[in-house]
Amino acid sequence: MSMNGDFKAVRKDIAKLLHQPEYDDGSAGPVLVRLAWHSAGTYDAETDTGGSNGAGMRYEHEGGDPANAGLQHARVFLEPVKAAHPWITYADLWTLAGVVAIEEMGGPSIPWQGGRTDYVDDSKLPPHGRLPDGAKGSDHLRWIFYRMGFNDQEIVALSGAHNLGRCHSDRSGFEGAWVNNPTRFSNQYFRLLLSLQWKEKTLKNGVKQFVNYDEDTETELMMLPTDIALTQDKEFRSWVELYARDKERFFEDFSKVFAKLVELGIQRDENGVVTNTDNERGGYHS
Ligand code: DDH
Repeated sequence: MSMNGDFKAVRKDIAKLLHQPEYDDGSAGPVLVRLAWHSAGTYDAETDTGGSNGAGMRYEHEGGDPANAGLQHARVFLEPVKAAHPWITYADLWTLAGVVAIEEMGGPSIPWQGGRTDYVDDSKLPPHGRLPDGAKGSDHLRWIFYRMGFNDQEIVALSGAHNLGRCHSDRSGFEGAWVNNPTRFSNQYFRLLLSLQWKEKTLKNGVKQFVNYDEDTETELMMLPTDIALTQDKEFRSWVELYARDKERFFEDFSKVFAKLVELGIQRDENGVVTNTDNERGGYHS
């Protein structure tokens, strides 16, 4: 059991659980990154609702959004960490786990601060449908991400997270990984978007995605329609091209934008203390 506020001890325990030989590609990392993203990506700047504060995905209203199918795996992986550090809020744990996973998988270090609460304000529950739909195009991407307060460059940088992990037909309906080494963070996703030929394929379940089959290695990689949309829109494409040729620039921009993502809706005073938490009912705040 660690002392209140000892986030270093939590980081260590998260890093230790990433190796999961029986799960997917041998790592819990990608699904933890997705948990952090989906916990935060419900944010709506106009109404100041959604976001990582409150860890609402523990409850049916948000956890039951079809977009969140499969994320219980990530939450289960983290339960022993919560048990060992009961003072940490789920909202902090989930966002920190994403940050640690990215770092441990070879990605950039990402600024992160604690202090989120687990108090769920019922008047601020995000409705279903706030997370992106992979079957759609660039208008949808802008509609979803502008709502959170991101611009075109940030949309493309964030999408680079698809260097990690895979699609599962029993979760999203899509199937497969974007890159050959989906547990190593890099800019390979952008390079493959531009360098491979992507052909539309209809899966047995009727879902359409894009695939590339390499005859030499007999491996099939995939892209979502939303991923392909990044190459078809002029503004998005210029960022894809930059990140494909400049890995350092991608890491720098990804670090900034992921840090921004997990802070959506969190207000802090000049000392970094979160001010929009209900500390009576909420969890620990540092
Ligand atoms: Fe994603 N994502 N994502 N994604 N995502 C899926 C998996 C993963 C979209 C759809 C899907 C981001 C943006 C988008 C990760 C991180 C991020 C899956 C497959 C779908 C579908 C789920 C499954 O079947 O298990 C769409 C659409 C968008 C978009 O429109 C931009 C962003 C911004 C991130 C981020 O982290 C910043 C990760 C990691 C995964 C792999 C999960 C896993 O289990 O493996």
